Amino acid sequence: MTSAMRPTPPGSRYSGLVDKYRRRLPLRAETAAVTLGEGNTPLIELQNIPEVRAREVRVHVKFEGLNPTASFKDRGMTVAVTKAVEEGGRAVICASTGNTSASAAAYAARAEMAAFVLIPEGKIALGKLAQAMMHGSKVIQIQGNFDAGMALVKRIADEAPVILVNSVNPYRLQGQKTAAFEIIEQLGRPPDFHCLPVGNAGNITAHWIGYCEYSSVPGERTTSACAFCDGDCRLLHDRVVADRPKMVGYQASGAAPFLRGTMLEHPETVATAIRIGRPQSWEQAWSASRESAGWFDECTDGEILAAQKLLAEKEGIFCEPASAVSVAGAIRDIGRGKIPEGSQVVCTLTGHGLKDPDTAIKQSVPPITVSAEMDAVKKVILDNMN
Ligand code: AN7
Repeated sequence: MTSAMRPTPPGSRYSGLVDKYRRRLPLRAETAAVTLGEGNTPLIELQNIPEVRAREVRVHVKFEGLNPTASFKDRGMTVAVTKAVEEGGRAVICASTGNTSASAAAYAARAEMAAFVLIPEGKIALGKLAQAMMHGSKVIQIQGNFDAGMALVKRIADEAPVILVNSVNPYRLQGQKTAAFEIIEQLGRPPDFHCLPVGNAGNITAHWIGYCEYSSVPGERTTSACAFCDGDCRLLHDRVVADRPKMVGYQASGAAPFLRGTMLEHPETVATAIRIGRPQSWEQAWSASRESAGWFDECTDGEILAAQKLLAEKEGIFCEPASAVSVAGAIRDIGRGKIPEGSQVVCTLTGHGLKDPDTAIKQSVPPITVSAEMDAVKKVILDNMN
């Protein structure tokens, strides 16, 4: 065994979520993680957004855009690709609205495996396309949407020696559930409401798995160190076990099958990441919503972009449009009292704003061009001071 293949001993340095939560994951103890240091993302309290400040609520965002490939997908991908290696796989495949393909391409590169990614032609954000291409995956653009791609890759994975790494792969959800563990550790308790964007509905399903798991294993916990994970969170877990948040899923109005109560043939939204009409985790997400006494709601593209801009301008947090639907919806539900005062709210920001520079630039004030002279620059500054 070379040193590169040896599992990292837990403790000294954060080395990814597989090492930290291995005993909560369906992986063998001796399997080395295919890791890029994913997870351990910051939980940031919103402090400047007027609609939040006006109410007695605390809203934290879990900024998943700070994962290695800049989206939450890395949590599931580290586990799915580690498992693929454990099983002797040589290639992975996925359909994607962009982030899954970026993550699959990166983790496959890390594992020295081939990756094939199917994306809807012209409908993925530029940064995500650049990632899939740079990491050397075989990018296959289809003249159809994500749902068509999904149907294809499921059939291909049945017939060809390629491992499907969409979230129908159970190891993906196992990895993604760790975000719920982290939130409890960071907050010191589970939130009352967990708001997140819903596309394929894997993430809401995975978080619910995580919260349920956390609340169901009080027996093995101690108070001196964390008996739940191999990290150093040292939570007094017995205090938090009973509670689970209400799961609140927000969709874009043009791509909202959970609101319509049926699958959609032609989903459409500026938030291309969640331009999905046939969610793969349909039943599981309904269960999460029902069991947690949560709900689904929708936001228009206008509301989504406004929330993205608000987060960027007021809080210094740049997320991609699909991520902002969680904050757009939460602000509205806080305003109307559906999320009551006194609540602790967590919104997941699933991906980084740099993924989609086109949409960002389109909705921003263009740069001003002046001559390279003191007076010209000074004038702009004075004109814009207030
Ligand atoms: C930024 O990459 O489905 O409800 O193929 O990229 O778990 O699907 C992306 C989904 C939210 C929705 N936010 O999560 C893909 C893909 C961002 C996303 C979602 C996605 P799920």
